[in-house]
Amino acid sequence: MGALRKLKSSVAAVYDRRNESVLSSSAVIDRRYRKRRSTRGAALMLSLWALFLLSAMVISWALDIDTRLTLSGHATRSLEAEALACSGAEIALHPAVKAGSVLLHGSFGPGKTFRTRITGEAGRFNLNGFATALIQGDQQRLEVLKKYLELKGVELDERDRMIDCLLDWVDADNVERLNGAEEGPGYKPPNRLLQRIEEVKRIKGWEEFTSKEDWDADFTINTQQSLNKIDPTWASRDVLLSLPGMTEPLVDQFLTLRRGPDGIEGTEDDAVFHSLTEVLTALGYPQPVQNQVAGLIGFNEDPTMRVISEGKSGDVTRIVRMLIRKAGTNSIQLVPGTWKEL
Ligand SMILES: [Ca+2]
Ligand SMILES: [Ca+2]
Repeated sequence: MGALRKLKSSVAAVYDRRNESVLSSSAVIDRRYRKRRSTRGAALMLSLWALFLLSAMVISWALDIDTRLTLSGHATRSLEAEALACSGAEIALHPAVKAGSVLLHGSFGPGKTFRTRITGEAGRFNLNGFATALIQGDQQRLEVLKKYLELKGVELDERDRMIDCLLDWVDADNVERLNGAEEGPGYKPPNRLLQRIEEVKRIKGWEEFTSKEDWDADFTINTQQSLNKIDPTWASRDVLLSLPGMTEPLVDQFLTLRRGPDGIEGTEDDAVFHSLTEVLTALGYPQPVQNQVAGLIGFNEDPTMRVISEGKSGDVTRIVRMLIRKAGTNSIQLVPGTWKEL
């Protein structure tokens, strides 16, 4: 029995070894198979990654070309728009061309146009002239300027602050006005008249007002300061509303007359006025009041004109702005330092 048990156990051991050997060889095959699968998987992943990278590069290249084409197209349109704006400005510089002339609008093919406007600079407040008058106690001009700032939405306290700071900026002394500001830390009024309209941005109290677009549309320093009058034939609606005794119906009635039958400002059918009396009457001032406003309102006295020329190419717009002055019947002079490309 003992020998039989031994034989059985030795046979079992042989089976076990065989099984082990079979198992181990199948494990090897399995490992190899897995390894091959993993190698194939890695190769597939690598191919996919390469494809992805290549696609990304092609897309990026295509986008780059598209951007360059867009930029190049924009640059061309920008240059064309600038050239068109300059063409309009050059036409405005001809002595025979008057405000509202049909020559001030034109086109060079589809989508390429220029539109130029000539307006009298005297329709604006000459800030140097107004400041000088206010320093001398001119109540009429003080009320007009305050009314204008009110129409522009400036609060009462802020209006007083803006005006006093403007006067302190310009006046010769270093004595602060009630709401003004003279020299202090980081602030030094030059105590002289404004040399550039942009200087107003540095005056205390004017920061918010001058941060708005076109804040200087109704201001100038380039009309003759000695005249210091507002010409209603060129003034904006807000400037007209600031004049003594003006109401919205009176101003709108005047504007309708000024624009002519087509209702558009700056065209050939605009009303032509011949005298200050005619202008004051059109504004609705009764005869006795006309003398009271004659020192503030002028007509056709200052020859300075503002030219705004807009050139368009496609969706790109460029603007050229300058001031010109009639130097005689047949010549026009560009006011130095006023040519601006916006
Ligand atoms: Ca001062
Ligand atoms: Ca002062």
